Amino acid sequence: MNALILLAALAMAVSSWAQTMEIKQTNYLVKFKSSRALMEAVRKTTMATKMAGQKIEVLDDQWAKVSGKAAESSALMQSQNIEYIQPDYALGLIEDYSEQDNDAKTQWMELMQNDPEMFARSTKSRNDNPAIPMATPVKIGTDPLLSKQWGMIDIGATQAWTQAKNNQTIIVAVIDSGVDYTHPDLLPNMWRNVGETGTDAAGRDKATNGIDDDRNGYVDDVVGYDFVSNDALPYDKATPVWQLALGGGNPGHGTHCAGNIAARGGNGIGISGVAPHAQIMALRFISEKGNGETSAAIKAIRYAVDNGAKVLNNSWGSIGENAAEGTQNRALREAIQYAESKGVLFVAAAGNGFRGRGYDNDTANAPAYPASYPYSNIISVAALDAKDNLGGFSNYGAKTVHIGAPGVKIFSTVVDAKYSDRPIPFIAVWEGTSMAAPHVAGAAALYWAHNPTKTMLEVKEAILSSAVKIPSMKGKSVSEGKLNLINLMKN
Ligand SMILES: [Ca+2]
Ligand SMILES: [Ca+2]
Ligand SMILES: [Ca+2]
Repeated sequence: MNALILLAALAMAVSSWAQTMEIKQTNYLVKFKSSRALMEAVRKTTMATKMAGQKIEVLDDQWAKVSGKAAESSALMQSQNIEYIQPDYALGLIEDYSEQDNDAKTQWMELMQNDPEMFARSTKSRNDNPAIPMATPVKIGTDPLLSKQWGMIDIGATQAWTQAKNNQTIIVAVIDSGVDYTHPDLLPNMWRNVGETGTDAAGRDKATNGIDDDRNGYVDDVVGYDFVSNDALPYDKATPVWQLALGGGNPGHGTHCAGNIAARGGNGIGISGVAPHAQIMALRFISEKGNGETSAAIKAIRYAVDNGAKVLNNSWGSIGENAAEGTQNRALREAIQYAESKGVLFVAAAGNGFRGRGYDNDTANAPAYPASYPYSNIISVAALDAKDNLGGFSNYGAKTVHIGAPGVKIFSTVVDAKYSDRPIPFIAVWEGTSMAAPHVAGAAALYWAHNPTKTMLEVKEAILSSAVKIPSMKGKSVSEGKLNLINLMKN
């Protein structure tokens, strides 16, 4: 195949953020006035409704998703007992790592043509859904690639680790595109659902017996859950590199985030996360195309809170809300408030601006969400480079952005058991507020494990008050500083 044919084929596959983020009008999120009203609607779902391809899915006590052809005119939407109706707004990755320049795209195709081996490697479809490996004993040794993690050194992590107890109790949910749970540097720290491990009464492995042994509503959920394909293998399905370069998608985003939160430290291989012994709960709601639905995000948030996560990492964005137009993703807001009510921290990427330029979340008509929601459990994180400059793409806000953390050219774990600071060779580096948030999520886990009696608000306050003040964050964030673990561990 020549480059031109490939490019033509790609032109159809390529879609911009705006196009992929279109609201699916066929799906609605409906809030009933009470859980009883919701149950009644489910019970009254008629054969005619089902025949019409419409269905109702319960999301929590009061919210349900109504989907299918002409769902808006469905009897399910006509109840007197409905409090609020909204679209199932699209959510997604906030970075687009694809090449934006057309000449460069052509050059890249030529490069690949001249190197058939590389072409073959990068067009092969990526792994999906490998079995979850057993947790094996972990070796002890220094992490040889730690020196490549400038951010880890910059925030004083190496010094802080000497003061922290090796405590595994804090679970951090990575609510993202999934996690490569087979990665040897992540596998030792994957959360293991105790209710789905061991053997059942019939002597079968609970992890694979097809039964919801712990009755949490999910079958065989050992390391988390996949809310895109609705199975218990939340693997980080990545888009092949050439498609990624030319059309965008998921480069293995969740795996990169997970590494900076809690790659296993001191195991003699690879890198270390900020919390070298925290547990990673993998919750996939973003597909290989780089986007997901509000309904899936809500299920992921509730799963995390209900199954023991204390910190949620949210390196993604929401669209569809505009205060001037009176539209609101109330379903998503209420899920975050649920986490707040349970004392769970919600660490969020502050957003990557518009067309590469960061903006002020305090004053923008469409500030980045969920980072800019007004809930006490949210820590909104801006991205810094190695010289303490605010990344040019990074959003900021004296009132709504809380702290800065490393987010430019960030090295971490990537899918297929690798490590990198580049999602696409020659073209893109891993950078964004998506990479900054995991440093703060890891810091929260490290501090909380060391101070288990602290409340969510105390952990947040400790992180903000221990930030080192830097000029680039002055007037641009609540703490006016960047994350510092040495100060934090003294708190
Ligand atoms: Ca279960
Ligand atoms: Ca089971
Ligand atoms: Ca390691």
